Amino acid sequence: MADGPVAELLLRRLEASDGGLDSAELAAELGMEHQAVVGAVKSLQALGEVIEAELRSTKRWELTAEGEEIAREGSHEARVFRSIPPEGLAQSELMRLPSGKVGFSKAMSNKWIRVDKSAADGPRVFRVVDSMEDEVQRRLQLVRGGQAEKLGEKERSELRKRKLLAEVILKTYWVSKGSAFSTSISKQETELSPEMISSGSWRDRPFKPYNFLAHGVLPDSGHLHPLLKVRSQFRQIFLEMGFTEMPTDNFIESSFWNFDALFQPQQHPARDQHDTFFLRDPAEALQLPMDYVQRVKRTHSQGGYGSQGYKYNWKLDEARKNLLRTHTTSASARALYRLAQKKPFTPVKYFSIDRVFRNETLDATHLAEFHQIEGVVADHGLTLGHLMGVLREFFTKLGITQLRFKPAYNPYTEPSMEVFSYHQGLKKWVEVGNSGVFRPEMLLPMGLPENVSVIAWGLSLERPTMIKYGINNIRELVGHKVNLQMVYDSPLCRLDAEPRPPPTQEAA
Ligand code: FB9
Repeated sequence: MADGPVAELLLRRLEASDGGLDSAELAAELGMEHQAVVGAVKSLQALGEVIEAELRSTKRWELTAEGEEIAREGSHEARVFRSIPPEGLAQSELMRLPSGKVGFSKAMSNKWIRVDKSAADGPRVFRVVDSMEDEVQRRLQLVRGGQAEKLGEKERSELRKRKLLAEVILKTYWVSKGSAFSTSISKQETELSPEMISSGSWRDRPFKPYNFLAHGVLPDSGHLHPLLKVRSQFRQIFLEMGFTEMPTDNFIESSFWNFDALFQPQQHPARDQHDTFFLRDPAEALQLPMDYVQRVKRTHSQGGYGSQGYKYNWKLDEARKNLLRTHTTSASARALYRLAQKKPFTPVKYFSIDRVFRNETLDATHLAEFHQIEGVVADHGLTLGHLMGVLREFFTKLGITQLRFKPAYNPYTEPSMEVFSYHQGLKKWVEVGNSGVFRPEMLLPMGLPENVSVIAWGLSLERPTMIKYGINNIRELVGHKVNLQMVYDSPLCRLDAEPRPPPTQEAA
């Protein structure tokens, strides 16, 4: 019979049963593993309406390994009692017995034995009673015999506390006849072969019903890290808005492009070891566009283009210092300088998403590196209003609609604004980025026309990813502590969809 002897036995028992049977009881009656009966139930279920099988979970008491051993050999205290001869036994010797330690205290508390501390050669243990009842063993044997219900709740919990008994949840099936029940099952075809078609035999052969709900075998495939899923979403948003990606393939940058070109003065706190990773080798950038550098030098030290500058002695050596870029705005500076060399000026929209490095104090949301997302728009007569407009369009595509702008300060933008959004899930205003209008002291030395202004904004990739995937500690997202399962199970990211609730313990 197709589905093996167990299934056949089960069907015959079902035939004989009134109303149904329990898989565990059937297994016990047939003296076989419950799993074998479960296997038969599952294969009969797959045949369609032959049987009904309702999963039930029944609690039952089982002996632990130690419980099994005591049911066989007797309780530790009983063994201690039995090991004491009428003339008593040195306590030290008794403690060396396998059940010595555990059994002694129980036998004492059962007042089966006593200790004569004043005995000549040290404490000596004597029997107090002639015989005793090994209740523990008796009760465990009752359970082993399937009569756990004969024990009272107190006795059961005492044995459970001594880890001799455990309550197990047994998942069993209550099997009953299905609408297509029969004890004889003909093998159901699972393939429609060319011969069946050519011979027409398919007409009278039973076919196993197709299970269209069956999960296909998950193809073994690579898994994108959630950060990369969110990065591609941000890329999509920028491309939809007509932005072009700036090259950012240089983690190492010169202080010139990372700071000086952005009109950030050489004594600015961000330019010291505490915030920036400087390089020992190669320590200095050799190639800098010297004519442009001279204009930057003059703007910093004397001003120009209507600015009074910073009036300090600007040093080329400081500008040559190599570092790990602290923002991708250095890439924006390079891109805007290249743009300025192309005459006549053409308006552009640039974006970048790449790693930046900051020598900051590490905490749950800050690592020494993160991914900066930056948008830059250069055109004639752009204003703060245009910046607010493009920020609204950008964040709306992120599913963020309620925005607030708070005046801020950046060395390279004036005016500058921090951007806040009201976060439904977190029920609070969250800072979602920073922005501003690049200063003329930055743009004009590059050679950009007077009436061209450039608006820009930046945010991180990690923060939105942590919020989208409900991750609270950045070390769960990035770094050696990441549990790869989180990456494998991380769902598709839809930025503009409602954020996922943080995974609850059992879901995790
Ligand atoms: O990403 C940030 N917050 C954020 C962004 C999106 C988001 O999405 C949610 C799904 C809904 C949630 C949060 N921030 C910027 C704000 C804060 O997290 C801030 O504490 C940390 N900032 C980083 C820098 O930390 C030192 C985030 C990072 C940042 C800050 C500023 C810029 C870029 C990244 C910039 C800029 C700029 C300004 C003017 C011109 C050009 C670039």
